[in-house]
Amino acid sequence: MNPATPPDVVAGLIDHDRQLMSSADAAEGFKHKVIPIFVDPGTGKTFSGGRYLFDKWVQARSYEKFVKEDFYTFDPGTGEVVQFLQRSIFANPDCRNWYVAGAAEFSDFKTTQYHLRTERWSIPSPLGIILFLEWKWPQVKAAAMQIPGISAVWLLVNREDRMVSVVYFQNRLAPFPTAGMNQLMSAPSVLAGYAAERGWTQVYMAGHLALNVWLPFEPGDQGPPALWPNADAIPLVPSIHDGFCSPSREESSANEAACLPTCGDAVCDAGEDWLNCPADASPYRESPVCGP
Ligand SMILES: [Ca+2]
Repeated sequence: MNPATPPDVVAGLIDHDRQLMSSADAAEGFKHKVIPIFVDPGTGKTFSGGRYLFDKWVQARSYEKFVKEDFYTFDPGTGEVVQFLQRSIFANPDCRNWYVAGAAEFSDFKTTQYHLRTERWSIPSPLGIILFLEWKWPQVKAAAMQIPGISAVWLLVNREDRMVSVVYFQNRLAPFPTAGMNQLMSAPSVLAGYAAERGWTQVYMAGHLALNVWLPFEPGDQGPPALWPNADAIPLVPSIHDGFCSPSREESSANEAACLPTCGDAVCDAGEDWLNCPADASPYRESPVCGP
């Protein structure tokens, strides 16, 4: 994206994506999305992405196809409509579905998602891996609970790519950004013992701040707003006047020029489309035909 793009417009764009993506028919079973972010202090490069949780694996696979193939939206760099992953702001996107061998939340997901740690391991053979991980899940969960401030842990496997992954989520240990991240990042991996026994190789390990947390979509975007937990550390938050209409942020024609008076009533009215009112109008879900 043009570095001159104001941060609230970038954040507003993310909230526009949220309304189309989390409401899509292909997102059935959607529970959460967490967008991690890390800015390399050396190069200034931003590393980001999305960690999704769905009720069922088949739903995650359907959503993977949506993200990789079916979802088209505008490219803020060029103004063209492009396949989502082809946006010029994304470099080297990596997207895959994971089978959940275990997932646990130890505290309220809405208020305790500040830091993430993601590990991926390459495994020699996928044979029996799901049974093995489901068998070990109670020990994995117990080991994760030893990490100070741990708020959730997901144990994931992708047999096709012969990969196992753990995603840890952590609350702040004190009321300032990154408080507790050292403990999260220095804790021994919950999989280290199994990896040594079974010849797994760690291929990825990274820490991120949680930029944005999506919750399930409600018609007309009348549900709870997405969360920006580290807003005090990362000045990337939507605003009124960011040019996007987000009814869940209590935006309407009364305070945001981008909102039509009819946007947010869960009815696709005349003049509404996926650009100006994704809350009500979307080509990615069965919804009433908009008026002329
Ligand atoms: Ca409407």
